[in-house]
Amino acid sequence: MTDYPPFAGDDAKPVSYAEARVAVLPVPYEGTVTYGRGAAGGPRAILEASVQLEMYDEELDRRIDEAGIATLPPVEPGDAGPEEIMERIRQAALPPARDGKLLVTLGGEHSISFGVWRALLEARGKPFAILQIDAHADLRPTYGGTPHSHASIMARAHDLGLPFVQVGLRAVSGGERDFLRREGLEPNVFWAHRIAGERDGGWIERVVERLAALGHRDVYITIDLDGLDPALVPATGTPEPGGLQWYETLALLRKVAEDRCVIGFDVTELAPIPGLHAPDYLAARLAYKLMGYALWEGAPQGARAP
Ligand SMILES: [Mn+2]
Repeated sequence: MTDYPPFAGDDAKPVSYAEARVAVLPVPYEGTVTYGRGAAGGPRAILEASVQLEMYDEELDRRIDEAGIATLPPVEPGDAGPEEIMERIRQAALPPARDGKLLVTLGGEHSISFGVWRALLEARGKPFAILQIDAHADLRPTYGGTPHSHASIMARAHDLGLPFVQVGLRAVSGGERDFLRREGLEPNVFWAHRIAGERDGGWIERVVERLAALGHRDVYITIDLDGLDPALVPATGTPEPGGLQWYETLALLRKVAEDRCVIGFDVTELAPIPGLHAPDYLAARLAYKLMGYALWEGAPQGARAP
Protein backbone atom coordinates (compact mmCIF):
# COMPACT_ATOMS: atom_id res chain seq x y z
CA MET A 1 0.00 0.00 0.00
CA THR A 2 2.82 2.37 0.86
CA ASP A 3 5.19 1.54 -1.99
CA TYR A 4 4.22 4.52 -4.11
CA PRO A 5 6.90 6.21 -6.17
CA PRO A 6 7.56 9.79 -5.06
CA PHE A 7 5.97 12.47 -7.24
CA ALA A 8 7.96 12.70 -10.51
CA GLY A 9 10.17 9.80 -9.40
CA ASP A 10 13.89 9.77 -10.11
CA ASP A 11 13.71 12.54 -12.71
CA ALA A 12 12.90 15.16 -10.07
CA LYS A 13 15.61 17.07 -8.29
CA PRO A 14 16.42 15.06 -5.15
CA VAL A 15 15.67 17.11 -2.05
CA SER A 16 15.15 16.56 1.64
CA TYR A 17 11.80 17.41 3.18
CA ALA A 18 13.37 20.49 4.75
CA GLU A 19 14.54 21.81 1.36
CA ALA A 20 11.31 21.04 -0.49
CA ARG A 21 8.87 23.85 -1.17
CA VAL A 22 6.14 21.42 -2.21
CA ALA A 23 4.76 18.61 -0.04
CA VAL A 24 2.62 15.94 -1.71
CA LEU A 25 0.22 14.04 0.54
CA PRO A 26 -1.41 10.89 -0.95
CA VAL A 27 -4.81 9.98 0.54
CA PRO A 28 -6.11 6.69 -0.96
CA TYR A 29 -9.57 6.90 0.60
CA GLU A 30 -12.99 6.14 -0.87
CA GLY A 31 -15.26 5.52 2.09
CA THR A 32 -18.43 7.24 0.87
CA VAL A 33 -18.38 6.89 -2.93
CA THR A 34 -21.86 6.29 -4.27
CA TYR A 35 -21.58 5.32 -7.95
CA GLY A 36 -18.40 4.16 -9.68
CA ARG A 37 -15.72 2.91 -7.30
CA GLY A 38 -11.96 3.09 -7.51
CA ALA A 39 -10.97 6.52 -6.16
CA ALA A 40 -8.75 4.84 -3.56
CA GLY A 41 -6.50 3.94 -6.49
CA GLY A 42 -6.11 7.60 -7.47
CA PRO A 43 -2.91 8.48 -5.60
CA ARG A 44 -1.02 5.45 -6.91
CA ALA A 45 -2.13 6.14 -10.50
CA ILE A 46 -1.20 9.83 -10.28
CA LEU A 47 2.19 9.16 -8.70
CA GLU A 48 3.02 6.38 -11.18
CA ALA A 49 1.98 8.64 -14.08
CA SER A 50 4.02 11.52 -12.62
CA VAL A 51 7.18 9.48 -13.18
CA GLN A 52 6.56 9.97 -16.92
CA LEU A 53 6.30 13.77 -16.70
CA GLU A 54 8.73 15.96 -18.58
CA MET A 55 10.28 18.07 -15.81
CA TYR A 56 10.84 21.11 -18.04
CA ASP A 57 7.72 23.23 -18.51
CA GLU A 58 7.65 25.17 -21.77
CA GLU A 59 5.05 27.64 -20.52
CA LEU A 60 7.02 28.71 -17.45
CA ASP A 61 10.33 28.04 -19.24
CA ARG A 62 11.79 26.25 -16.25
CA ARG A 63 11.91 22.95 -14.42
CA ILE A 64 9.14 23.09 -11.83
CA ASP A 65 10.82 20.32 -9.81
CA GLU A 66 13.65 22.77 -9.03
CA ALA A 67 11.34 23.95 -6.24
CA GLY A 68 11.85 20.62 -4.53
CA ILE A 69 8.96 18.19 -4.26
CA ALA A 70 8.74 15.96 -1.17
CA THR A 71 6.20 13.12 -1.21
CA LEU A 72 4.90 12.27 2.26
CA PRO A 73 3.81 8.81 3.42
CA PRO A 74 0.17 8.18 2.43
CA VAL A 75 -2.65 8.52 4.90
CA GLU A 76 -3.72 4.90 5.30
CA PRO A 77 -7.49 4.72 5.72
CA GLY A 78 -7.71 1.05 6.73
CA ASP A 79 -11.30 0.47 7.74
CA ALA A 80 -11.61 3.64 9.81
CA GLY A 81 -14.83 5.64 9.59
CA PRO A 82 -15.10 9.09 8.01
CA GLU A 83 -14.53 11.06 11.25
CA GLU A 84 -11.35 9.12 12.03
CA ILE A 85 -10.10 9.51 8.44
CA MET A 86 -10.59 13.28 8.59
CA GLU A 87 -8.59 13.35 11.81
CA ARG A 88 -5.77 11.30 10.27
CA ILE A 89 -5.65 13.65 7.27
CA ARG A 90 -5.56 16.68 9.58
CA GLN A 91 -2.66 15.22 11.52
CA ALA A 92 -0.73 14.33 8.35
CA ALA A 93 -1.33 17.75 6.76
CA LEU A 94 -0.47 19.79 9.84
CA PRO A 95 3.37 19.58 9.70
CA PRO A 96 3.68 20.65 6.04
CA ALA A 97 1.03 23.33 6.63
CA ARG A 98 3.00 24.65 9.62
CA ASP A 99 6.25 24.48 7.62
CA GLY A 100 4.75 26.70 4.91
CA LYS A 101 5.04 24.11 2.14
CA LEU A 102 2.78 24.30 -0.87
CA LEU A 103 0.48 21.47 0.24
CA VAL A 104 -0.65 19.19 -2.59
CA THR A 105 -3.10 16.45 -1.62
CA LEU A 106 -3.87 13.58 -3.99
CA GLY A 107 -7.21 11.81 -3.53
CA GLY A 108 -9.06 9.75 -3.00
CA GLU A 109 -12.63 10.91 -2.85
CA HIS A 110 -13.45 14.59 -2.55
CA SER A 111 -14.38 14.52 1.14
CA ILE A 112 -10.66 14.46 2.04
CA SER A 113 -10.29 18.23 1.57
CA PHE A 114 -11.93 18.76 4.96
CA GLY A 115 -9.00 17.32 6.91
CA VAL A 116 -6.57 19.44 4.89
CA TRP A 117 -8.59 22.64 5.46
CA ARG A 118 -8.66 22.02 9.20
CA ALA A 119 -4.87 21.62 9.20
CA LEU A 120 -4.38 24.80 7.16
CA LEU A 121 -6.71 26.76 9.42
CA GLU A 122 -4.90 25.51 12.50
CA ALA A 123 -1.42 26.14 11.10
CA ARG A 124 -2.16 29.58 9.65
CA GLY A 125 -4.62 30.87 12.23
CA LYS A 126 -6.71 32.63 9.58
CA PRO A 127 -9.22 31.65 6.92
CA PHE A 128 -8.65 31.55 3.18
CA ALA A 129 -10.82 31.45 0.07
CA ILE A 130 -11.46 28.28 -1.94
CA LEU A 131 -11.69 27.78 -5.69
CA GLN A 132 -13.59 24.58 -6.46
CA ILE A 133 -13.53 22.94 -9.88
CA ASP A 134 -16.28 20.32 -9.95
CA ALA A 135 -19.33 19.09 -11.85
CA HIS A 136 -21.23 19.05 -8.57
CA ALA A 137 -21.96 21.68 -5.93
CA ASP A 138 -21.19 19.23 -3.08
CA LEU A 139 -23.48 21.27 -0.81
CA ARG A 140 -25.66 18.53 0.65
CA PRO A 141 -25.63 18.98 4.46
CA THR A 142 -25.09 15.24 4.83
CA TYR A 143 -25.22 12.34 2.39
CA GLY A 144 -25.35 8.61 2.98
CA GLY A 145 -25.59 9.24 6.71
CA THR A 146 -22.36 11.20 7.15
CA PRO A 147 -21.40 14.88 6.98
CA HIS A 148 -18.09 13.70 5.50
CA SER A 149 -19.47 12.56 2.16
CA HIS A 150 -17.94 13.52 -1.18
CA ALA A 151 -21.33 15.13 -1.87
CA SER A 152 -21.03 17.43 1.17
CA ILE A 153 -17.50 18.80 1.05
CA MET A 154 -18.46 22.39 0.18
CA ALA A 155 -21.12 22.38 2.90
CA ARG A 156 -18.21 21.64 5.25
CA ALA A 157 -16.24 24.57 3.79
CA HIS A 158 -19.25 26.76 4.53
CA ASP A 159 -19.33 25.44 8.12
CA LEU A 160 -15.64 26.25 8.53
CA GLY A 161 -16.24 29.84 7.40
CA LEU A 162 -14.24 29.38 4.20
CA PRO A 163 -15.86 31.29 1.31
CA PHE A 164 -15.70 29.78 -2.16
CA VAL A 165 -16.12 30.18 -5.89
CA GLN A 166 -17.44 27.15 -7.82
CA VAL A 167 -16.52 26.47 -11.46
CA GLY A 168 -17.87 23.87 -13.88
CA LEU A 169 -21.08 22.94 -12.04
CA ARG A 170 -23.63 20.99 -14.08
CA ALA A 171 -25.29 18.46 -11.75
CA VAL A 172 -26.92 20.17 -8.80
CA SER A 173 -29.93 19.21 -6.69
CA GLY A 174 -32.89 21.52 -6.12
CA GLY A 175 -31.92 21.66 -2.47
CA GLU A 176 -28.41 22.74 -3.33
CA ARG A 177 -29.75 25.46 -5.65
CA ASP A 178 -32.02 26.65 -2.84
CA PHE A 179 -29.02 26.78 -0.52
CA LEU A 180 -27.01 28.82 -3.03
CA ARG A 181 -29.88 31.27 -3.42
CA ARG A 182 -30.69 31.52 0.28
CA GLU A 183 -27.07 32.15 1.24
CA GLY A 184 -26.51 34.64 -1.60
CA LEU A 185 -23.83 32.41 -3.13
CA GLU A 186 -25.07 32.28 -6.72
CA PRO A 187 -22.77 35.07 -7.95
CA ASN A 188 -19.87 32.79 -7.03
CA VAL A 189 -21.09 29.94 -9.25
CA PHE A 190 -19.74 29.58 -12.79
CA TRP A 191 -22.08 27.09 -14.43
CA ALA A 192 -20.56 24.79 -17.05
CA HIS A 193 -23.20 25.65 -19.66
CA ARG A 194 -22.39 29.35 -19.31
CA ILE A 195 -18.66 28.69 -19.61
CA ALA A 196 -19.34 26.62 -22.74
CA GLY A 197 -21.01 29.65 -24.30
CA GLU A 198 -17.97 31.82 -23.57
CA ARG A 199 -15.07 29.92 -25.00
CA ASP A 200 -13.16 33.19 -25.43
CA GLY A 201 -12.32 32.81 -21.74
CA GLY A 202 -13.98 36.04 -20.58
CA TRP A 203 -15.39 34.15 -17.61
CA ILE A 204 -11.90 33.51 -16.23
CA GLU A 205 -11.44 37.19 -15.42
CA ARG A 206 -14.75 37.15 -13.55
CA VAL A 207 -13.74 34.10 -11.52
CA VAL A 208 -10.66 36.01 -10.41
CA GLU A 209 -12.80 39.04 -9.55
CA ARG A 210 -15.20 36.95 -7.50
CA LEU A 211 -12.31 35.30 -5.67
CA ALA A 212 -10.84 38.71 -4.88
CA ALA A 213 -14.23 39.88 -3.61
CA LEU A 214 -14.19 37.09 -1.00
CA GLY A 215 -11.67 39.15 0.92
CA HIS A 216 -8.74 36.74 1.29
CA ARG A 217 -5.50 36.95 -0.64
CA ASP A 218 -4.82 33.29 0.15
CA VAL A 219 -6.63 30.73 -1.97
CA TYR A 220 -6.88 26.95 -1.75
CA ILE A 221 -7.85 25.16 -4.98
CA THR A 222 -9.88 21.97 -4.73
CA ILE A 223 -10.13 20.04 -7.99
CA ASP A 224 -12.67 17.28 -8.43
CA LEU A 225 -11.58 15.80 -11.75
CA ASP A 226 -15.22 15.34 -12.78
CA GLY A 227 -15.21 19.12 -13.27
CA LEU A 228 -13.33 18.48 -16.49
CA ASP A 229 -14.90 17.04 -19.63
CA PRO A 230 -15.31 13.26 -19.13
CA ALA A 231 -13.91 12.89 -22.64
CA LEU A 232 -10.65 13.95 -20.97
CA VAL A 233 -11.24 12.20 -17.63
CA PRO A 234 -13.63 9.25 -18.02
CA ALA A 235 -11.85 7.69 -15.02
CA THR A 236 -13.99 9.19 -12.30
CA GLY A 237 -16.85 7.92 -10.15
CA THR A 238 -19.59 10.28 -11.31
CA PRO A 239 -18.76 11.43 -14.87
CA GLU A 240 -21.00 14.22 -16.11
CA PRO A 241 -21.17 15.35 -19.77
CA GLY A 242 -19.76 18.78 -20.55
CA GLY A 243 -17.27 20.53 -18.33
CA LEU A 244 -13.92 22.22 -18.60
CA GLN A 245 -11.41 21.69 -21.36
CA TRP A 246 -7.66 21.35 -20.78
CA TYR A 247 -6.32 24.72 -21.90
CA GLU A 248 -9.08 26.76 -20.30
CA THR A 249 -8.48 24.87 -17.04
CA LEU A 250 -4.81 25.79 -17.22
CA ALA A 251 -5.63 29.40 -18.12
CA LEU A 252 -7.96 29.65 -15.13
CA LEU A 253 -5.42 28.18 -12.72
CA ARG A 254 -2.61 30.37 -14.02
CA LYS A 255 -4.72 33.52 -13.77
CA VAL A 256 -5.78 32.69 -10.22
CA ALA A 257 -2.17 32.02 -9.24
CA GLU A 258 -1.13 35.36 -10.75
CA ASP A 259 -3.78 37.32 -8.90
CA ARG A 260 -4.06 35.42 -5.61
CA CYS A 261 -1.69 33.50 -3.36
CA VAL A 262 -2.24 29.75 -3.77
CA ILE A 263 -1.47 28.03 -0.46
CA GLY A 264 -2.36 24.49 -1.46
CA PHE A 265 -4.53 22.37 -3.67
CA ASP A 266 -5.95 18.91 -4.08
CA VAL A 267 -6.71 16.67 -7.06
CA THR A 268 -9.49 14.24 -6.21
CA GLU A 269 -11.84 11.59 -7.61
CA LEU A 270 -9.53 9.91 -10.09
CA ALA A 271 -10.82 6.33 -10.30
CA PRO A 272 -8.28 4.72 -12.64
CA ILE A 273 -9.44 2.52 -15.50
CA PRO A 274 -6.94 -0.31 -16.12
CA GLY A 275 -5.15 0.18 -19.42
CA LEU A 276 -6.34 3.77 -19.87
CA HIS A 277 -3.41 5.95 -18.86
CA ALA A 278 -4.48 9.31 -20.26
CA PRO A 279 -6.64 10.42 -17.28
CA ASP A 280 -3.95 9.37 -14.78
CA TYR A 281 -1.35 11.29 -16.71
CA LEU A 282 -3.66 14.32 -17.05
CA ALA A 283 -4.07 14.40 -13.27
CA ALA A 284 -0.30 14.23 -12.77
CA ARG A 285 0.34 16.94 -15.36
CA LEU A 286 -2.38 19.13 -13.86
CA ALA A 287 -0.83 18.84 -10.40
CA TYR A 288 2.66 19.59 -11.77
CA LYS A 289 1.49 22.62 -13.77
CA LEU A 290 -0.38 24.00 -10.78
CA MET A 291 2.70 23.59 -8.59
CA GLY A 292 4.52 25.74 -11.12
CA TYR A 293 1.82 28.39 -11.33
CA ALA A 294 1.53 28.59 -7.54
CA LEU A 295 5.27 28.95 -7.01
CA TRP A 296 6.22 31.29 -9.85
CA GLU A 297 3.15 33.22 -10.90
CA GLY A 298 2.00 35.59 -8.25
CA ALA A 299 2.06 37.41 -4.96
CA PRO A 300 4.86 36.48 -2.53
CA GLN A 301 4.26 33.72 -0.01
CA GLY A 302 6.33 31.51 2.25
CA ALA A 303 6.44 28.59 -0.11
CA ARG A 304 7.15 30.62 -3.25
CA ALA A 305 10.36 29.97 -5.09
CA PRO A 306 12.78 32.89 -5.68
MN1 LIG B 1 -16.79 17.00 -5.75
